[in-house]
Amino acid sequence: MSRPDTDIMRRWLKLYLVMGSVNTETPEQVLRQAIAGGITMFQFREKGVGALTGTACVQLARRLQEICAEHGIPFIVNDDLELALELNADGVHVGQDDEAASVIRRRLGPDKIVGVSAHSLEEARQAIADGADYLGVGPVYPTISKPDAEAVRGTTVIEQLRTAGLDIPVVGIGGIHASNAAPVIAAGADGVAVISAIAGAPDSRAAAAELAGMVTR
Ligand code: 3NM
Repeated sequence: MSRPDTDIMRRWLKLYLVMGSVNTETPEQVLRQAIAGGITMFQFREKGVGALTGTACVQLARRLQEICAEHGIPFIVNDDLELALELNADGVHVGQDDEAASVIRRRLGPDKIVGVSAHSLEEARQAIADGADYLGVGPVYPTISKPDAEAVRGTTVIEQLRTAGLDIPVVGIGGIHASNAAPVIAAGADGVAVISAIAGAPDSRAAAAELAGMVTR
């Protein structure tokens, strides 16, 4: 899958599942269910207490990448350029404390997706200058999945960057569930990125389907 045009990027961002082995005991099963429920993009994020490293991490990434490939779902790697290159992933997502987006863009080349977490208008502008294809903006709501998350922003930053005329594809992240997704889209986001709403749900397929219903417009 190569880097898409902006309209396709927006469609892929509608329901973006972010997950690693720390978020569920059954990542393959959750990913399959989430795809059946309607997720549109996937990020392998192997971070946090007990995260896999080395061969075990690569093996899980490969298995999840295969599931994505079977279903035409873009596979993005969080904050691990070498892993993304090794797997020929569709792209890399970086936060503000990770490798600079400009470096990621240079190393990945023009045909891969680069996503950047931005928490302010300034960070958004810098990410765009660095070659980002999309922004993850958050945390919109309180999150249980990222202990070092920044202060909750609500939908303010999403609104600010749309008001400023930035039309880069944007996904809201942080504490988003079906019941609170609508304001994120109303604020100007193209979609929502979630961990616990799908990976922590008793029925990941139903949770994804319910969320998909909230973000399709
Ligand atoms: N990044 P959940 S919030 C990975 O604000 C991540 O940049 C965030 O998990 C940011 O959907 C977050 O369970 C955690 O709240 C999202």
